[in-house]
Amino acid sequence: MSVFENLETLKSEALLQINAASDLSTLNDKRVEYLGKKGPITDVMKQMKDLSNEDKPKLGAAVNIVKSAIEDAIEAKKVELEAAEIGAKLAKETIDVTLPATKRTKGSRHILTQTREEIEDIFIGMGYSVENGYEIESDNYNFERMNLPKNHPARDMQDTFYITPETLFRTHTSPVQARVMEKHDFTKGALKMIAPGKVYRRDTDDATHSHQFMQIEGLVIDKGIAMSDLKGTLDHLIKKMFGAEREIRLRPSFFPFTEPSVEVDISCFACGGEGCRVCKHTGWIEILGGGMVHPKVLEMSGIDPETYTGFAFGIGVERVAMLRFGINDIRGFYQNDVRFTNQFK
Ligand code: 2NL
Repeated sequence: MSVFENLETLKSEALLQINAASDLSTLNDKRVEYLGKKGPITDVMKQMKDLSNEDKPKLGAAVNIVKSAIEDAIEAKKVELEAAEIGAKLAKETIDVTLPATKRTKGSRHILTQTREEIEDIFIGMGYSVENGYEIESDNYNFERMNLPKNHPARDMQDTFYITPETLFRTHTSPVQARVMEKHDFTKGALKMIAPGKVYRRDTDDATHSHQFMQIEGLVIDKGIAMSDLKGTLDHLIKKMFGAEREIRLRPSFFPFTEPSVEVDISCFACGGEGCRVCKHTGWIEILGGGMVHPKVLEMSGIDPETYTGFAFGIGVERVAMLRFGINDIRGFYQNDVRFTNQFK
């Protein structure tokens, strides 16, 4: 066989193999195999010396043609394989837009916030304003103005977190009311307000006590405000919060800032008043405290008790939520355990 025939065989074999390459790495192997220094074309060139002077340039030209043919075939196959590879990659990375999305959980307001806002809405509906004040207060606004002078025994159950002898964490939201009372202009109408917020007391935390809790105090002052106004207001609040069938009962009590003072019970929502475990077989559940604003409290805030009277009350927001939802440990409100908070979405 002549060297020219060998060259032709080599070319057709190379083209066959190149076309058969199934991936880019095999194709590259073929390029090295046929065009590399140790490849068959180099072998063919080595046979040049045995040819006649006439045939030598012919072989050179033939070799160049075969080389170009192989190079062209490799290039064409390379383009083809690259396109196939991209196609395969795209197919693999296809996104199925019909798959269900990962669910994002929605947050919600804390049950204490929900309860506070619900109570606020009831009072806003009766024309009250919602007032805010300071959590760090003076002894004067927190105690003195509420008829709790220094060394008064009723301070004991509230004695609290003092920052200085005259500065403390408020023990109730009453200082907010004192600040509103001293500024109120009665020529513009009655004073009707609620003061919601965090308060602090020297309590040891247990299932029903917390050194920090949330209180809402209410205050109405005008000419001719009477105990019946307090009773009607609280009756409305209780029916809105616990159901239209609920009744309230007022028992005499004592607070230094109200006179007379009352403790307010609601008829048991669990048994309807028959007596059960929830109401400790009394038919009634204690829910809040209130009374007629003490004349001294009015006077200390610049209001003439001969002209104006008022009622006030205080309600614990945790207690309301605990009763409504059967929560038996107050500490659950503050631990931010999602197993607790998620129950109130
Ligand atoms: C309680 C009971 C009460 C008041 C709060 C009050 C406020 C002013 C004047 C008179 Cl400005 N009284 N507030 C009165 C009676 C009871 O709270 O501690 N419930 C959780």
